[in-house]
Amino acid sequence: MRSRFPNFDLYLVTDRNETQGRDLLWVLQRALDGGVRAVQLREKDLGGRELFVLAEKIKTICEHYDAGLFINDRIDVAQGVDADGVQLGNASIPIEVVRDLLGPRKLIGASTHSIKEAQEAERAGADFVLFGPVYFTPSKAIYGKPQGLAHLKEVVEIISLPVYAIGGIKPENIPEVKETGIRGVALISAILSALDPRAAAQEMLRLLKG
Ligand code: TZP
Repeated sequence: MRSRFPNFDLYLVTDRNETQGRDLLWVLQRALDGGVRAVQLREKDLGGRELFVLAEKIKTICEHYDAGLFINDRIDVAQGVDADGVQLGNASIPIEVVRDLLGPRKLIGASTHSIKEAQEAERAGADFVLFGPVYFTPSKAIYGKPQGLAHLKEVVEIISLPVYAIGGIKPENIPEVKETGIRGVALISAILSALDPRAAAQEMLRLLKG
């Protein structure tokens, strides 16, 4: 039986190129002020040292807000800063191996882009999955073909893990995304690029609860 459950509806993923030129830590603090309680550090172009230094700073900020911190892909960095978990993709070290490395208390999120990948992540012992991209966003073509709401709903129905929708999530599409039965949403630009990241987070949480 799984004993680890994510306790958040809104999962904020970082990309320091999406902050409209503002300092990432400043934007994150505003988002946490607005109620965000889970952050995934995802700065794929940073080397180990730089990522670790940034992760330490974000860990301190997250602790202040009692928010969870997840590190994308880098298990070593997650261990180094004692993060709450990791977010793995299909090019990451296998989930089973990461579970052995991190032990039973850390959360493992799997980023999935098809129903098959979501099922595999469940079998391998992930604690939750991100599924997407749900919507098409021109700047996000690198994340692959949009999966759409029908596929999202299928994943929610087929696997028993909590599912988070990702990719093009904006306030206006929360109602239809919620109808699929998702546990929550993961997003970058709707908060990091917002003029007022605090207000954007508050609005997103209000819509998710409503
Ligand atoms: N994985 C699938 S889509 C995506 C990732 C990391 C990007 C999500 O960014 P945004 O700005 O919330 O659409």
